[in-house]
Amino acid sequence: MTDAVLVFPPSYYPWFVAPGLSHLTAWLKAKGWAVVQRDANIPAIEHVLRPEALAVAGAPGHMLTGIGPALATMRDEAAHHALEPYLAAKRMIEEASTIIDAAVPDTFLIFRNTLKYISAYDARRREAVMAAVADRENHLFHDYYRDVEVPAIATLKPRLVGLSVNDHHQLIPSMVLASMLREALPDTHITIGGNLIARLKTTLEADDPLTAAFYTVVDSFIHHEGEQPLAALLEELVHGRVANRPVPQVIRFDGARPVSGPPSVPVQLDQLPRPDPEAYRPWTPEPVTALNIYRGCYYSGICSFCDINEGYDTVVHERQTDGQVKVKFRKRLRPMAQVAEDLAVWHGETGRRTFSFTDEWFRVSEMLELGEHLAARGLRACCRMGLRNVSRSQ
Ligand code: B12
Ligand code: SF4
Repeated sequence: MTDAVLVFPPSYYPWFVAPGLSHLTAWLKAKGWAVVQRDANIPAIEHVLRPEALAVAGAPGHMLTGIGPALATMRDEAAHHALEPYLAAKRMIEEASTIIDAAVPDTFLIFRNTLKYISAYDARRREAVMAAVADRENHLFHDYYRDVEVPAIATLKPRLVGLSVNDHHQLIPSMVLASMLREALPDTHITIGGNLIARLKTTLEADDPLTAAFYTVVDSFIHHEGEQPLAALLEELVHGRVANRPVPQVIRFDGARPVSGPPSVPVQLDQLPRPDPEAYRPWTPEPVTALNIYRGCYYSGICSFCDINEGYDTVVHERQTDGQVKVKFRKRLRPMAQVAEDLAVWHGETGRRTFSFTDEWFRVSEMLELGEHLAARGLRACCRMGLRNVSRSQ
């Protein structure tokens, strides 16, 4: 039996890898859980663009034979460097997306470095989200889920399935997938986590029928960072509920209303294992490994332009004795020596040499420190972080 299957659902740009599930997979595996990480995003996008679907949508013959090679070209290093073959393939994919877009109720367009997926239902309204679930046969990714994703997950017989939702574009696709998994795997705990859930916390805790409907397809939502809550939830699923010890950051329906666990104590980043990047094959000429070495931006409390810090455990809201709420930010950064080790091990084990730091904050002093650690290991970092072996004397 698999303990957890962690799924990255559509839609997300196919050129990027989000590191959240890679962190969670490595964390759970280090604790001894059997975990399978699955990318359902890029395979779903490619399924939408398959020749059979294009034929139904009325695409011309040359596109039906050309779409497979065009998709393969997205990962072809020689075509990237020759430029023209890459551009021709990219143009065909863009045209194919306009044909699908015209034939389906959802919006599905690929252009420049963007994928635009917008459900025909409004992902910001609870009743619309549940209406999309009820109308799931018309959902853009329904056939991919029915034919590929749900059977593949069912074969693994998981104790828990976790879906990752970074922003609103992934919410309806995740709820539709959850509803299909609920039917295929009635005994499996289905949870949804990810950045958006931190922002929807109050709504998902609301004691009203619109929120209650969400819990007909999902067993729980996990807000903020998922490492400790997921491990604690798995413990509970195996060993039973510990009385009066609700699982941190997990919101569940207790039969009458949603009930929330307490906050987690933020995990220190030197305690995290190296993320597990293997599930993803983005549309890039060589594999890219995504990693995140801070949890939050150091300007929290100073800059109020964006709400990035609200998605991390780093920020706590403490009520003072005078009733005022004070926002406190605890700096968390993975030590650069450890980051250098992560890169060196990935490079040594898999030959990977392209790394994508998804942090919103990366100080020059820390970049220089990282470079020194890499140089000490005989590795040189280029501006796009492509690693090359060099002799130690260089
Ligand atoms: C890097 C980044 C990008 C890069 C992506 C590069 C890449 N390699 O992926 C780019 C520039 C492409 C990008 C684009 C966009 N982004 Co962006 N992005 C980020 C950023 C800065 C970092 C994401 C990250 O790596 N986090 C680090 C990992 C470790 O954290 P995490 O993914 O949240 O995962 C943790 C938890 O969420 C949780 N978790 C995650 N999944 C799961 C699953 C389960 C089951 C559980 C239990 C827990 C769990 O546990 C994880 C580990 O602790 C975030 C802000 C942020 N700090 O997260 C914004 C952010 C996610 N992006 C945002 C937005 C709006 C966008 C765009 C829509 C912008 C636009 N208008 O085009 C696009 C959409 C892209 C898409 N969906 O296709 C918003 C989303 C707001 C929201 N939640 O509704 C954010 C939060 C920034 C913000 N505050 O505005 N983005
Ligand atoms: S990420 Fe940028 S905009 Fe957001 S709080 Fe930090 S400095 Fe401000």
